[in-house]
Amino acid sequence: MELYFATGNPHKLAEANLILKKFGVTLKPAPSPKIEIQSDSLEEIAQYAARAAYSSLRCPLVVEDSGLFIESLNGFPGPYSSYVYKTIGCGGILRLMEGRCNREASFKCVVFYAGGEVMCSFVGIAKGSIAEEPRGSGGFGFDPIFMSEDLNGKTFSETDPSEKSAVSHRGRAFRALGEWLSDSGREHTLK
Ligand code: ITT
Repeated sequence: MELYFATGNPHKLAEANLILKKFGVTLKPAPSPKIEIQSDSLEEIAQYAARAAYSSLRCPLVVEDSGLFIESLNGFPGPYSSYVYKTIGCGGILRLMEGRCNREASFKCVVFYAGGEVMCSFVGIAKGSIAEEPRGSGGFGFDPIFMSEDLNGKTFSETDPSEKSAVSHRGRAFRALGEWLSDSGREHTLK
């Protein structure tokens, strides 16, 4: 089964395909770009983008919006993670964290499926904390500074893709989509 994925981020596409392979689902890049509104809510951003993509493509697709939420920064960068990564990066976040004892953080991912009459969202959260310095060479974005509580102090960048997906926000959300597609959603997808 194939579905479009409206994203400009090839890392997301690779991670999602690794997860969905077990469910017999392949995501292919959507020919139209993800339209991103500004909002404090990942759900709103994902839903708007999915509806917009569906109205231009007219076939089943998914969109994903995700972000890093740092407790002592009141949830910053959250929905603005992409912009913050491009502007100040991991180094900028580490500077903002200097002198803070509470380093707890979480990644959240909202996957929105649009299949015409059927619209559905799936959420995944990964809890952890911000490392004192970047570690590892894998992954993308904030992976070098995020230590998942399920990985005994390793950052996401110090794991391989399947180890990351087993505990990541994206892994949890796309597995929920895969399970749903395996049951009720199948008839709404391409082939
Ligand atoms: P699309 O909107 O085109 O899908 P994007 O990268 O701009 O791609 P988002 O708007 O959802 O995606 O931004 C999420 C940002 O949060 C992303 O650019 C990374 O900087 C960060 N992020 C999300 N998931 C991550 C992960 O698994 N590992 C590291 N950083 C992540």
